[in-house]
Amino acid sequence: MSNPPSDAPPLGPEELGFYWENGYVVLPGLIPQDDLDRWLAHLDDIVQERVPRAEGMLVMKDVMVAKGKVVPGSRLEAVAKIQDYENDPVLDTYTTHPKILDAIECIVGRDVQTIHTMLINKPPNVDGRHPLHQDLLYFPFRPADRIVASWTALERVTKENGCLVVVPGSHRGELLAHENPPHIEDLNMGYFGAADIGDQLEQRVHLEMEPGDTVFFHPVLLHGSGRNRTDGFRRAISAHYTSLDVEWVWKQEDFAARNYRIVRGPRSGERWAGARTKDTGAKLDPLDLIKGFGRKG
Ligand SMILES: O=C(O)CCC(=O)C(=O)O
Repeated sequence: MSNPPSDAPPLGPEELGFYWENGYVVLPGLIPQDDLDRWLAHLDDIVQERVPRAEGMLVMKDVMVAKGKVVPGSRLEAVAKIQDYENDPVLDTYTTHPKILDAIECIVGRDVQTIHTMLINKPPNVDGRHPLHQDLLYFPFRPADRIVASWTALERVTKENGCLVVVPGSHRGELLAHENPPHIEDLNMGYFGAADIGDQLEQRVHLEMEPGDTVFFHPVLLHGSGRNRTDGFRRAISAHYTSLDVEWVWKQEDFAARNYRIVRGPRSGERWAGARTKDTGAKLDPLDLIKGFGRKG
């Protein structure tokens, strides 16, 4: 698939058709190298503590480093991910990047809020696998079709360094129960895997991507990533978005409360103040979706 001319919507009928059919679409070369370089340099500044850490931002250590199983060769080799970077003025330029938002708008409509941000750093020498899972597990909003992720390769991502894998068409299934997969000894915190996926692991497709290539994917799509078997890093930056007509469906209104910020449309700059209080019918308890974690096991 080639890029449409710059004045055309980033997702034409062909790309949109592919998205709804398969649950994802890759736009090659969407983000210029200058932007990637700025985010990578800033990641280094954060890790080396050359810049103040933004409010609410979490720098997560890799579990093998935390357990003392791996001695990192540098500060960056100790980091698994940066979570919730939206108060960081440099990284947040990803969340509001016009090229990203133009594509998001094609998928969920004109009014867009961001609900989650992260930068995933997969260093060499650690396990770092992310088992197949569905992101809807982590989000209180419905309908799922009005939620979408963007994930941009900050460097070349390959099968060898642990690129994303997706199961095409799996977004048409249900949200499954998730668990800490028993066969992975060193799993990073919160990296749950979908339980009982049958033979879907065999149907996975590896998304090898060049720097700046961006994949947009549905929150019910089964996806994950493998081990980094190289001696370099595998880094990517990502954000999740919804339209504004979503409803809050979790029982616990404050569970994992984030800064739900409107980034596109006439209400840009405001915070989401949607249907938390409206009667949305039967509500979900997020912990019930995680086997062995909540009250149900
Ligand atoms: O970047 C990765 O390795 C996996 C990212 C992912 O699947 C996620 O965080 O939902």
